[in-house]
Amino acid sequence: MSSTDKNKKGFSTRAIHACHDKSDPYKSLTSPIYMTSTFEFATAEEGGARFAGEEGGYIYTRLGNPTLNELEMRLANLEGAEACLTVASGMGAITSVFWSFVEPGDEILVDETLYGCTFAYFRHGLAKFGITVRHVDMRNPDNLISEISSKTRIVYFETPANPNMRIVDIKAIAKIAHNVGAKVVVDNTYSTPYLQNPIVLGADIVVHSATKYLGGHGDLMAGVILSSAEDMQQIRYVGLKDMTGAVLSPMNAFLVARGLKTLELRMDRHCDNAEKIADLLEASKKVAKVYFPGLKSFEQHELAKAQMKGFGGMIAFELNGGHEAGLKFLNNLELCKIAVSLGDAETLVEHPASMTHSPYEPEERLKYGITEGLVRISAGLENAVDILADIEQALAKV
Ligand code: 7XF
Repeated sequence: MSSTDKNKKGFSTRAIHACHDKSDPYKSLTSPIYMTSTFEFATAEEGGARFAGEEGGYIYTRLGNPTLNELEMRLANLEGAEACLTVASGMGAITSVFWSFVEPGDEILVDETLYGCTFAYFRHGLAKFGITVRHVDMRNPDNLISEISSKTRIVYFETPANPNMRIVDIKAIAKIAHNVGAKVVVDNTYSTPYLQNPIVLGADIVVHSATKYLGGHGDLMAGVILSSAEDMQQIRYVGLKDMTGAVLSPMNAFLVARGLKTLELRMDRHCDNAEKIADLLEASKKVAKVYFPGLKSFEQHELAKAQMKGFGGMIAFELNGGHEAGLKFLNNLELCKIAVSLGDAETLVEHPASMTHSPYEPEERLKYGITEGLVRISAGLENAVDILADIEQALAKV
């Protein structure tokens, strides 16, 4: 199967079988893990030819590895992208993309609500090297029209955004960005390729933290980049090879490939559990506001419905008692874990203002809708009745 025959088979079928490397002489059902840093050349001339790009074949795992390659082909198939690169973490994916395409004097436009370390990379990383970073509320594409210019190299956003679930219209933003020749980069971590395909909707590059749903079991760190074959040349051989060196371990590539086999099953369960949690929270007198794209009361419900196949497993909410009530809620949970990260089998609950989004200044959090009392839930795979009972008893103690 090539990585472009996206619509030929169902999602799970492709997540299990697409681009299976048939070269193993023993016909092992699961592909072998090529746990090696380097590859032997038959002759000195062969080594030289590979380095010169005159001959195919593996050289060194930072430049490519069969275990990583098989996973990359499969992920490209699932996202509907020409090319894929797997890296050591979600931050490795984001930084490898930006270091590949920006130069001092360039400008990038990024959404207001971003994962905290992504925000920190823009603010303290890129800005230090002469790149202007400006925040735009991308919920309304008109805001981008008034900010974008020929200096804009990249437009970047998450949808749904971590942690407050803001949705961005991928098609509308891509049209505006492409008018000035800017690239559109979307962090698709919350949705996974099962629920949303930004490249199919017009984005140029997609990044994932595969630490989350793609791995799915809270036992690895990994990142994914998807783009055109042309952009990937630059990202692989400049961004990854020379700038970040954020190479994925073949062992972790194997674990991500194992996670992918159950991605559709798991996402369906995450989505169902999240919907039930959101309904429970919305009905509670203790809760001031729930942010979940599947709720009819959610401001951007219609856009989410049009753009996503399902509403995902993430929920954010505010208690009437604000910050203090939020911490009390967390401390009274028994089954659900107080932990950052998301997309695991366990239901994980965290407080963005003091944890994942602490790199923002308090005033910026307030301005961008990351309130001090916001609580974030990653719905796990447990039985819904047990999750709901735990949330209910913790709410009762607030
Ligand atoms: O480098 P990582 O694999 O941890 O991925 C970074 C990352 C990138 N994009 C999004 C949308 C993310 O949520 C993340 C990581 N977020 C975790 C969280 O929000 O809980 C990190 C825990 S501090």
